[in-house]
This record gives sequence, structure tokens and C-alpha cells, in this order.
Amino acid sequence: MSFDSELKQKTSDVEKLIISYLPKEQGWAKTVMSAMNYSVCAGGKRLRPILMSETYKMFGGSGSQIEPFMAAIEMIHTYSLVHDDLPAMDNDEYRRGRKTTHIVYGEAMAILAGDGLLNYAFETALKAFEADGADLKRCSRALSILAQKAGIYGMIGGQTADIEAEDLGSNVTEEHLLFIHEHKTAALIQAAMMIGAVLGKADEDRISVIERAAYEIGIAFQIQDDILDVTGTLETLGKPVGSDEKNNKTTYVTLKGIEAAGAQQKEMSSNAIALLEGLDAQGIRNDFLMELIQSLITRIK
Ligand code: GRG
Repeated sequence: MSFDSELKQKTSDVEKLIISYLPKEQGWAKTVMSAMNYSVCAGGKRLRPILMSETYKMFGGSGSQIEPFMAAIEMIHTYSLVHDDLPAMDNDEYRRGRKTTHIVYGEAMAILAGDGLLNYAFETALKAFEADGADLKRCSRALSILAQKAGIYGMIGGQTADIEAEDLGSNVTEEHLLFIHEHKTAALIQAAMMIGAVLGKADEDRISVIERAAYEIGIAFQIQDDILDVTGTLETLGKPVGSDEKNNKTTYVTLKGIEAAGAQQKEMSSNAIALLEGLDAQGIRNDFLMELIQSLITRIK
């Protein structure tokens, strides 16, 4: 099977899995459940759960304890997009080719849907503890990684620095920008791959290698996101381009120019590949994962 059809197949399998964990829309709180489901079902690349399950497989992981974590990380990622699109943040009308949650359900309900997804992510991840043959110690480590990388020392911290940077204009330094990208974007990618490694029974040294590789992938992914905000189209991205300019954001593109940003993106992707090749030399490999990381370098959506 070609890489593209394999990715398509895996994306559709992951999508079904995520949907199976979504709440039933019922009762007096039905509207928040429907807003949550609307945002999760809007599509998206499902990159984080795929990275998680491929890292799990790379370490020889099998069994269902990874599945609740795969759904949970996509719920956290989706909540962050719902809140990021709110009028108080980026104020965006389109995401994943559809109207954003606050446009369809109103602002109050979009705030609650984001909160609901964040909380439901942990309700969902906890189901891993009940899976057949679950390793409770590793599940608890995985849960703590998820909480930390999504929280104030991770994504929420990055978003805070990002929002404050909007007022600094051209005074944003490369160091500040790197903090934002590391926390806002790379942290969740690190959580995805580290949870795969932890549940796949990787030892501490190898979990650290995965954390570093995911850092490189995360920053490279964000730089490409910044590039696509300038060079992409509404049709392929499913959201308007030029959002960074609209929100007065300093990005790698505004800081260094598009060519240097592209070169840095490639360099960081190569660093990630080199780290994974180091594991390959120890007999730990996943060809699909390698191809997936390569494909992110030239992604157009
Ligand atoms: C509101 C706490 C809070 C955080 C928001 C994720 C985020 C932080 C903001 C969204 C804007 C943005 C550019 C974030 C960087 C991460 C990123 C590139 C998200 C988009 O991820 P994709 O491309 O999206 O994987 P899909 O739709 O494919 O899932």
C-alpha cells in the first residue's frame, strides 16, 4: 500500500475510534454535547492520535489501553482550537472547512464546549485503566504527561505567552517565539509521542529521545503552519490565510523571512529523523512513522 493510502486508512480508523468515545447528545445539557461533537467531528488531520499510536507500535505496544488516550488527546487539541477561535482570542469564523463552534452555537456555548472537551478528555483517558491487561503504573505516568503538557507548563502556558506577544509587535525576540512554539504546539505533540512510548513500555532513556524528537517535530510543524498562513489557500487549509497578520502575530516568517523559516523547518525535521534513526539502530523502528514525519515537511494543509 502506498504511504498516502495507508495514511488515509489510518486517519479514517482513528476518526471512527474518536467518534466511539464522544458523548451521547441527550438530556438538559444536550446543547454542550452537540457543540463538542460538532467541533470534534469537523475533521482535521488527526495527527496527534496517529503519532501516538505509531509511537506505541514502534515500541512493540499492542492492546487497547492506548485507545482512550488517542481519543483524549484529540479532544484536548480540539478544545484548544475552539477556544483559540473565540472573539477574545483569534476571532476566526472558519476552521477545518466549517464555521467555527462559536459562530454556530454562540460564544457562551463554545466556551462550555471547550471546557467540556478538556474535562471529558480526562474522563476518557481514565478508561485506559480499565482496559484488558492495562499497566496501571504506566497509565498513570501517561495521564500525568497529558495533564502537564496540556497545562500551564505546556499548551496553556504557550498560549498565554502568545497572546501577550501580540502587544509587543516587532519587539518579540526569537527566544520568546521559541517559548511560544515549544509550549503552544510542540508540547501536545510531545505528549502524543511520549504517551505512545510510555504505554509501549519504553525505558526512560528512550522516552527522553522521543521527547526531544517530538520537540523538533512540533517546532517544525508550527513553522510550516506559519508558512502556510502566508502561502496557503482557504480551500486547502479549511481556514482563512493571513490570520497571523490580522492578529499582529510575530512568526518565524515575519522574524526571519520565508526562506530562512523554510530552511529551519527542514533542519528541525531532519533532527527529528536523526533521533529516530538512533532508535532504529537499536532495533526500534516504524517506517510509516518516519514517512509521516517526512511528509510534514512538505505538507500543504
Ligand atoms: C486556547 C489553551 C488554548 C490553546 C490554543 C492550539 C492553539 C493553542 C491554538 C490554535 C492556533 C495554532 C496555530 C496553534 C498551533 C498548533 C497548531 C498548528 C494547530 C493546528 O493543528 P492541526 O494542523 O489542526 O493539526 P487539524 O485541524 O488538522 O487538527
